[in-house]
Amino acid sequence: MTAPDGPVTVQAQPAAGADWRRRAESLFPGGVNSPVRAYRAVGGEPPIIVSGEGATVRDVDGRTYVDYVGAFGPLILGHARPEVVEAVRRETEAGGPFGATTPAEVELGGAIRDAMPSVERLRFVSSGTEAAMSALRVARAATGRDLVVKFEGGYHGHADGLLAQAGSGLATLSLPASAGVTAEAAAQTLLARYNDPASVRALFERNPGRVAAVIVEPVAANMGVVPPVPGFLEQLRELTARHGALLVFDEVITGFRVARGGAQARYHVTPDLTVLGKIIGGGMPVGAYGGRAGLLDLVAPAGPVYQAGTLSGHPAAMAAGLATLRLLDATVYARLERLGARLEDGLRSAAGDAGRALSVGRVGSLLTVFFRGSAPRDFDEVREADPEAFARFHGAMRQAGILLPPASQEAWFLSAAHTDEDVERTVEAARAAFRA
Ligand code: KE4
Repeated sequence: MTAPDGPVTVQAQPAAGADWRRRAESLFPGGVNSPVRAYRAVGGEPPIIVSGEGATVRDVDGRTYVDYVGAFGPLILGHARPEVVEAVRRETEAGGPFGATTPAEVELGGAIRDAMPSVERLRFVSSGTEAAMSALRVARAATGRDLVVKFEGGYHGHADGLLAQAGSGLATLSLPASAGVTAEAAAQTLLARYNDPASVRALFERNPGRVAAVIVEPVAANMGVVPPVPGFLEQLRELTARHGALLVFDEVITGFRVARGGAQARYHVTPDLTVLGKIIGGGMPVGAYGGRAGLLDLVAPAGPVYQAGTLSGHPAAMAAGLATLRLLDATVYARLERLGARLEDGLRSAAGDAGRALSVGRVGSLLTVFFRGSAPRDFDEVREADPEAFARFHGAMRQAGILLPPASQEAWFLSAAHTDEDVERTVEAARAAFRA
């Protein structure tokens, strides 16, 4: 380029991210394909991510971050794990999908059953939402009952009946938690309090013979990470058995995350039905529901419960999931546990040194910080945390090159690709953020 002969007003290149966001906003509601990605809870411009490797992601403006979003859970091995990339390439080059049974789905189904013996039979679908709604359809068919109990702060995907919020009192009907959900759909879902078996017992006593299932995240992770208090899951198991209802563990997040056998292995409580997603697809679109053979054989074409899906059992998703599960051995879980503990301790001491009220909810590589003094045990206590403090914290960490999930009630996800240096850098960034 020849040297300019006068002052040059360089037209500042609009950051490429701004261009992509403008185009996205003209195409998608809120400019995103899932609400949390719009960063409304934390402010700031949502990043446009173009690549990731291991524990690092890069945005379109060239900034890199240590990533604790991990696509909200699937990437327990980190971004672009070679064995997973190769599995997707192989199945895609083989010409899939076919709309027919493939060896890949048979192998992944077997690997899931080996890890979770309660899943005697299962059905693959393409999202956790589909899996949860189908599991509840099976529960209603199996029991001939209409009502479902979920927990305030629990999230099981966006099927109508699961978008219900508690009415004014325990006695009143649940209300729709979203526009477009009918009062009738919401009324069939009853709301209990997480970690409070008495609230579940009261619903059973108030609705004798009408509850088909209790669905629970065995480790709550959609109100932030709130572990089950000792005995909570066992009491759900006992209450549902006593009242002829099914116990459904939504292990979309916890499955293969908190242990190879999921929360049901970690806490030794066996549900009737299990809902899976995320990790079992290795980052590709996936969901699954499974349980006792007698229950799953109610599903078409074996039985009267209809459920179907064009891309169910997509061979690339199956192979990506299988490649992932094959790499999840005891050493990986030990490493995730160690890194999780180190991150928790570092965050807690950084906040303590700065006199910040902060608690951490953690199970293994799944954790959340709460800007409140003690770790919450249910959704009411979660809501006492300071969302503005989290928003400021999120922004400061982002500035420091640490990408946290953009909402205080989301879980952070460590991967096997995170290193001690990543954790150390995260704690140092938090230390500076708490001081600011
Ligand atoms: P999907 O339909 O999003 O695949 O799965 C729904 C679902 C079901 N059950 C549990 C316990 C879940 O956490 C989810 C989805 N999790 C959210 C993260 N909190 C997905 C992120 C998003 O909605 O963009």
